[in-house]
Amino acid sequence: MAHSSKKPSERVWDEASLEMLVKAEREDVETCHTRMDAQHNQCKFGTSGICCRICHMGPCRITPKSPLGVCGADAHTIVARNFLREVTGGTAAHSDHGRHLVLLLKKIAQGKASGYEIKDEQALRRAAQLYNIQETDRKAADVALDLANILLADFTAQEETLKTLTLAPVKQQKIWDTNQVAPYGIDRMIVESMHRSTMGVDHDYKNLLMQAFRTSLADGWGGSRIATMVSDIIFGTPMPIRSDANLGVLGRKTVNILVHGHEPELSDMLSIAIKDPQITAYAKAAGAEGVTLAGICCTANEILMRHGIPIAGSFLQQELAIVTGAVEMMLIDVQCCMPSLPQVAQTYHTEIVSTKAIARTEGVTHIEFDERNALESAKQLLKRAIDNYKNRDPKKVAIPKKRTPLVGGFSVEAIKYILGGKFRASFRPLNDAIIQGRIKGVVGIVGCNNPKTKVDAYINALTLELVKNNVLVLKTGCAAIASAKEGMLQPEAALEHAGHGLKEVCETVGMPPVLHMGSCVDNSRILEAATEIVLEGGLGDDISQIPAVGVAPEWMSEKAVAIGCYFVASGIDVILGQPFHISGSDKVTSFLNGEARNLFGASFHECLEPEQAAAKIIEILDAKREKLGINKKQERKLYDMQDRRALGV
Ligand code: XCC
Ligand code: SF4
Repeated sequence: MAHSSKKPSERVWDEASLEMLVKAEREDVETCHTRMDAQHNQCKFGTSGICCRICHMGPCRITPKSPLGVCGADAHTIVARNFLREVTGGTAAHSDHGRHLVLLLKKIAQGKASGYEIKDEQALRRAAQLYNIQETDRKAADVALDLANILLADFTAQEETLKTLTLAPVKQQKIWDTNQVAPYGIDRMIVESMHRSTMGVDHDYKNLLMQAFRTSLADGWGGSRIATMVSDIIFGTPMPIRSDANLGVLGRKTVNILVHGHEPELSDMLSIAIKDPQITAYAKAAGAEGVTLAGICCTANEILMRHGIPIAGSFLQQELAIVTGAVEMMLIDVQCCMPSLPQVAQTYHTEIVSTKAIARTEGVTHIEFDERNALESAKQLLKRAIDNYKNRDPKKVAIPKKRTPLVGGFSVEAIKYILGGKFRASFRPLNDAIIQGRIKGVVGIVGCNNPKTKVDAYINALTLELVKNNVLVLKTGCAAIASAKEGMLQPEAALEHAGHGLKEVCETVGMPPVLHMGSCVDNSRILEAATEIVLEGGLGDDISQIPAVGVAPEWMSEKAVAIGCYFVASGIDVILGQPFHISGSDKVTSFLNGEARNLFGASFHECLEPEQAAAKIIEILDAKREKLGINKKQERKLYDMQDRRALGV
């Protein structure tokens, strides 16, 4: 059943994926695309959100003839409950990832995680200051222990709101207080959401949706923000770095190891271990020229940002990477790793290895990664992959040529630095460029790919259109990988594609028009950037006033639902290229797409085509600029103190 109705060129955008999809069909390997065909006519009750299987009087489905479930729940209750559960699932995923990192930080502080260290002490001290932890004249380990304990309390707090919320602009915090959505401890929010959405508890769709926003804030300004902060402390704050993306990064004569998933602990250690001359020697003894390490999905983003390790592909290239026939080992941890991987690997020699006790797949080798002995564990895995090199079948190998250069690594610190230089690092030049109209606004394009639509097509079309219109684009997750493959993460892309004003800014500082800010948890960097813009002054005093929009063009994960919600609750309008499963309730739909705006100053917008999305985004940015009184292209001028005061800076 590997052959399907659609042509491969209708399914994927980039050449490398196309080549591999054709090869997969030829070799009769099933992929998500063929399985999508087999799932044709997906359940309409599911897609409109009106299927409830929360209790065993059901499952119940809402139809004109049966407008109520057995318990009496109507479409609005059912849709809102399902939606809340999606947000909760996404929040749990990001936050559990964050928790593991905090626990690792704690172990490092206690000297119990050999191989790991606090790589970025400055980041640690910056974080300590944010939480009012005494850090001067204290050892890094002691500060780290205090910080880890405070962050752990953000997970367990019962009746106190998250400490991490205080990193948001003051007015933003007031908005959350007024709307009673400031979350308590992350774990409590998740438990409460599951409780409220079980049979016979919370039935008021609005009350449920407000809890969805509240829970999502525990993700964006909680679990995700914490995950990013702690990753930077342990593994280093990203700075601009060059690399390449797409399947062409795989080596023809090297042992290829792919890391896939989300957690950086193992992949970061592998990035260090491959440099060991012993490993190279071992690979040479096996007849290879060396070892190539590359990433898939967000693990790719993590090690790209910090080590310049190349990206092999995004979410929907995980199967295609194996189809190259040139991958000795794929290491998987948590999130977005398809259970199909061992089936795809059957046709080739690739060994799939899972490394986390909480994430196992039948047919996959499980080797638990030992944090206490991290470097040694990483080396053992590398050697095991090298041992598999001899099983590579040259007749089955076809590595696409395509690989595209990129610059990644744009943490908020990095952006400040490139804008203002070492001594005057700040967002001022960006705010000024926005105020003067050289940059129309800032748009975050995030999220996954989805085989329902042609992979990367929407993301790339929209990105190009925005860049042409002088919009600075911030990217994370698989949307960033799409741009990487498309060549949009190079400074040269500004010269070629950017509108006049954006081009001028990019040329001056030598940055690409599209900034890769990291993995999905690093969407918190977008919140951080928005906060910096507010604090820098001249563009309003809460996030909803700045000309900024978020877009999830080809999303598929529950995590994207949570991200969308915390963006909206933080005042950033969100454009969805794939609809939520809510159309079965007009009330839920109008709340999320309309009334939310009265509460947070932002809402969701469904735009199924990139052209429609671009138009909507420009409209939103112009409206925000109009309100700020900056909607005229101004002459470029240097601001003096008086100007700044006039702007309320
Ligand atoms: Fe997963 Fe983060 Fe989505 Fe990519 S973008 S498919 S969630 S890897 Ni976050
Ligand atoms: Fe049906 Fe109500 Fe049970 Fe849901 S909770 S399955 S609507 S009876």
